[in-house]
Amino acid sequence: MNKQPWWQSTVVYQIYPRSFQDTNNDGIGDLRGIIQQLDYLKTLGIGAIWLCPVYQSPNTDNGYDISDYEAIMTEFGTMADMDELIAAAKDHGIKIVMDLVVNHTSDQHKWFIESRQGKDNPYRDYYVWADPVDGHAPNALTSTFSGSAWQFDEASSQYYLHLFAPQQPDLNWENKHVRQAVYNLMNFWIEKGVGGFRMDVIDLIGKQPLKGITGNGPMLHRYLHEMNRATFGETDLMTVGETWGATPEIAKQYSDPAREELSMVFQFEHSGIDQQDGKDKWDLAPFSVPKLKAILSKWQVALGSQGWNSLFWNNHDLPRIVSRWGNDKEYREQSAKAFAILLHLMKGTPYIYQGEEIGMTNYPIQDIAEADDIETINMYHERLAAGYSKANIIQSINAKGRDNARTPMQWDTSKNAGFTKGKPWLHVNPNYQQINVKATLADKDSIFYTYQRLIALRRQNTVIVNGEYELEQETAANVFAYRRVDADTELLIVVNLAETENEYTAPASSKQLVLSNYSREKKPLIRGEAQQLRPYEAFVYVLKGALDEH
Ligand code: TEU
Ligand code: CA
Repeated sequence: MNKQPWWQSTVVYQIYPRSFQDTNNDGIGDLRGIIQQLDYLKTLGIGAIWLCPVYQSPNTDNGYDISDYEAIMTEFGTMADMDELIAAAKDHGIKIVMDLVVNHTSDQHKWFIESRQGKDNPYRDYYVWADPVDGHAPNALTSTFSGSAWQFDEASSQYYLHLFAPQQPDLNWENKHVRQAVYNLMNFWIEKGVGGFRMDVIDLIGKQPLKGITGNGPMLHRYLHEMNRATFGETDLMTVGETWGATPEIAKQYSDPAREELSMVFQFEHSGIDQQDGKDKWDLAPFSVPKLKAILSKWQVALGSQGWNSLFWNNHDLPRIVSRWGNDKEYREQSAKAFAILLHLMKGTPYIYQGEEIGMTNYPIQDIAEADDIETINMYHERLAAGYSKANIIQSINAKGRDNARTPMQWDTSKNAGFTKGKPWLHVNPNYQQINVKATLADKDSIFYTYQRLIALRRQNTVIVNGEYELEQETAANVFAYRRVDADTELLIVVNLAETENEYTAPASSKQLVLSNYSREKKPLIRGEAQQLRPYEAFVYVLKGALDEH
């Protein structure tokens, strides 16, 4: 068998640079801030950083609207800083995974500036242009950021497509010059020594908008195979596609090595648990542990031997897990650890979003004036016009809004949590007096050390990387228990995802306790003996074999 790819046994840390660490006190995080914190990340033990976009951008969508793929955003630093970051990270054993946003560009990108010059411009066909139908937009496609996905251009009397903001026109992937231009910019970064790409909304590039097809278009996998061959195919780069519309069958197409597409995809099926069926994320529904068990187990099994899973609770688009499905008040520590243990012992590549490792929480707002995110602000006005009450909309924003994850990283108890000495671009969560890196590093029982331990366990134990996943079926509804099994070793992971006690009966007698989020007696589990699980209690035992702990 070939040597196992490095990204199957490591953990990735996601950085939202704007909110990570400011070094020149303009209130905006920067590349030098990341360089400064590499020692911290090395202590955590991660092997790669997924860096949210750092390219030149007018920041309509905080870097997801790129105006130059081969230049660094002025606020973040220079190309020399970027080269230094790649090299310094390498010295720390950390690879830099770039965010590749190529479904769309900024409307300030030179390709679009040319394209909108007129129908005869050589760049016209780089984007998706269409004539009006009966004096209106070509069809009813809507933008993720509210309203029509078509923007009228007075000068040429045509519409262009934007599945996100009007300042984010969609590239036309049917044009082979577009595809080649993307492969060229990817090769530019590969030559700089990056460790991979996270591909923004990659499932949209095969779109056929005039037929109403956006996700999972007919040419999608052909384009990705072509990209693989033209760029990273013969390298050890890690590639992860963001695919909101992936089923396990589709995920296998992306990540089956034989097909030469991507390493893995982010799937979001579990992210829909707390929204109403058929509605969108703002239409809140209660969290359900049985649903979570069913969905994650389905993915664990389906991609068990063919393809590869990514494992995550958080990112810059999602609310904080401890606030979302845990308890960010009296059980903040326990529930943050419980979700960490639950996820990090599954099969796949785990991702940690900045601040998750110290149990950072959502930031509730009282008024829309406190919001920054374009998605949130547009939705607010759309729903207000549709008759929703302000209170109802703010409730949805506090539960699901993207700003929750984007508040500045909490480093210490100094002003602005040590993020900046200037005025932070987005409010700092006032709970930084309790929740910060300095405090977490000083407490040997902190959330941070649970993550550190989980990362180290994965690096050292192939059963965590490659073992089979088996859900424990006979448990209380709110208890999520599973085993990881290979020829030599068997692990039992038990997590009570509730703030009430639950009973759990071990299916087999165990050997040593590996990890827990409450102090437990060192004695093994006895088969058939009922355990009283405390709120959010989580523990891991060896059932067979032994773990390597060094
Ligand atoms: O997100 C894709 C996307 O569809 C999100 O807008 C998502 O629907 C929403 O946030 C769910 O809450 C990616 C990036 O991760 C996001 O930050 C960008 O805004 C978006 O693409 C456009 O590039
Ligand atoms: Ca700065």
